[in-house]
Amino acid sequence: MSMLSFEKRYRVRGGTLIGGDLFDFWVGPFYVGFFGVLTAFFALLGTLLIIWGAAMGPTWNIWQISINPPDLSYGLGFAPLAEGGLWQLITICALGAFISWALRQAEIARKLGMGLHIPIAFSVAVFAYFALVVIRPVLLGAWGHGFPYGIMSHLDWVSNTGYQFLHFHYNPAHMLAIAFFFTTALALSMHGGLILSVTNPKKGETVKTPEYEDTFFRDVVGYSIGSLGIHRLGLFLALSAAFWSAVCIIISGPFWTQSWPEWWNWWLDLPIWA
Ligand code: UQ2
Repeated sequence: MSMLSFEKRYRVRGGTLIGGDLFDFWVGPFYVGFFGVLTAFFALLGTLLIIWGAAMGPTWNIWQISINPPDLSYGLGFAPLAEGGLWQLITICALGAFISWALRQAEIARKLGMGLHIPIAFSVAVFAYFALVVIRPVLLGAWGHGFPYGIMSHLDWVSNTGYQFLHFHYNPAHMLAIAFFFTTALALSMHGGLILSVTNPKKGETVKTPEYEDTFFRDVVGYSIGSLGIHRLGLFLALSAAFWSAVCIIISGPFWTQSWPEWWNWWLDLPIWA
């Protein structure tokens, strides 16, 4: 109810990044916008291309369907549709849809007079995908270094790529990424648990104030990061996880070709042991 009167006040023209009033309207609950149309276009086209690729065979088994990148021999050139060209077009559609979606978030945030935190956060996830299918293949000189679009096939790719470096867990950037993923889960579980524990009281009891939240953590660990601070920490941890994931795969191949355990020889090679 209050939502409806609020929406009436904010649903006004303006704040668009491109095209002025063109597409500056809503359909039901959805803002359309130029980038909404663009996202729908790329998402639909990309999905149809995936279905086309699946129809070319050899299987309709959902687990086994795979749209593969071109052979390494095609380098950074275009490949025929049936030999990786579809993968190239689908990659363009995916990036087109992801980037349009980020700009759609930016337009809506601007209309609402909010910060751009959400589009920036989403862009870091898009960057991680971009690192896998564009940055690393370009640095290695062939689109064939991208990962295949299939449920099992992409898992095989991750496994094979990991074993190519003997033991991927010795990749220092991979270590950082995992540490940030785990800490993100720890922080979100603590935050979700804390908020539910104070705002979801039993019948007849009242919601607790933020002092209770602070006091709980001061009593337990001697420190409370605060109700704004926990969200800053959460955003930092989650963005760091995606960022170091991108770094860990970009350096694997383009900047380090030996096994990852061998990277740690820098420690044994320090002149201080001589
Ligand atoms: C907190 C706080 C919140 C929280 C949480 C904490 C009132 C509602 C979860 C506790 C977080 C701390 C002590 C930082 C932990 C550090 C890492 C690296 C996980 O204090 O303020 O707000 O939700």
